[in-house]
Amino acid sequence: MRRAISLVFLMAALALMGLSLASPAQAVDLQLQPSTANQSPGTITVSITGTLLVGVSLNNAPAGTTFQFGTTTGLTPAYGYSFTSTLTEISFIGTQADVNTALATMLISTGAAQGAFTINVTAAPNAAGLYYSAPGDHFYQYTASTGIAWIAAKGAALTQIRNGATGYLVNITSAAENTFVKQNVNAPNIWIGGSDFATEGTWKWADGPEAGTTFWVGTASGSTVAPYNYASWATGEPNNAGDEDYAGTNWRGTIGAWHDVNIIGSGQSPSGYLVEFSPPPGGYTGVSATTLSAAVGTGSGDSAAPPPPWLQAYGRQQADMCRVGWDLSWAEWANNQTGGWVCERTILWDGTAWVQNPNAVWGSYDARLNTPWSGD
Ligand SMILES: [Ca+2]
Ligand SMILES: [Ca+2]
Repeated sequence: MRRAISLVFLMAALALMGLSLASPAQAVDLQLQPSTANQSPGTITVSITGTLLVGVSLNNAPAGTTFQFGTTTGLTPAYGYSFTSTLTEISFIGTQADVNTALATMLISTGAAQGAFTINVTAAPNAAGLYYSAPGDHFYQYTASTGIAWIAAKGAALTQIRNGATGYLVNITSAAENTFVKQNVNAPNIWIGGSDFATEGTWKWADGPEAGTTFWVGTASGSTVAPYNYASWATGEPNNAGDEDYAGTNWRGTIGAWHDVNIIGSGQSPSGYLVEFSPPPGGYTGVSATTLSAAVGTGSGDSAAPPPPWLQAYGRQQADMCRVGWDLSWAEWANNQTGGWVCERTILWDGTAWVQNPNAVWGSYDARLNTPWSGD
């Protein structure tokens, strides 16, 4: 989101100023202090109307980084989720107004661990049986269809279109995805996209991005295959008992466990099938998606450099210390008006002095106190 600006220039400037970069320099939208509770990510809003299915997630966040909402009025957590004060991801349903009210009260707490991550907020029109995995950015649609055969479910999945993406019978390629399906779709005997009908004992995903990819070779004593190296067979499965070439999950009462069965379920009535949607090349359509890059860190260190005169004119004092953050497009000075810090997101080192970035909108923000400073 942020422009990469004059990185080499600033690196050279920092070297001249006696600074070293403790962390990899990278542009971030949001700088968070470590071991600090309840920091605001700023205002994130969803832009579509109606009743929405929303996913909020911190992806690859440092340990101990969590979020909560100050208010969740009118929102219903999706099946398998609940609103707590230590979330790393959640999916919920609500109107645009209630969703945006909650997002305005979003607060992030950090632990001692530092590092970069992303904050994702995605909202799509809600529908019965629709699920959204925020970390994976995949939608899932459960369709009830008692007794449907695997091949019919496979064909029906390919006719479903959701948010501009064409569906396919779900391919479960990681423990995290299996856990998502297990926790979110609790109907029994659900068809998934695996089969070995082409070559006995060679299990492949049928359709979607993983179409034709082998994930398992052999019977119950067999093994997973790269690149996914993942399967979740029930104990003793697959066993090809009586020639079974199609995979289902939540089979025979064990949630999250897969069985190989015949095309009509080996005597267990299929209750339906799960369709997966992954982002099409141009991205989903009709979906509101925001991604912020963020970092927990104290920046690369303090320097003795005073704020430039034009910043002093805005209230910084000559004795204030400059801190250069992870994102070299900003620095921060102690804010002598609030006792916090002012992040100047729009300055550049021109080789001899700090100057305002002529290509950016001038502004400042007190990241620690979450209060705009009126001095600018
Ligand atoms: Ca088989
Ligand atoms: Ca079996």
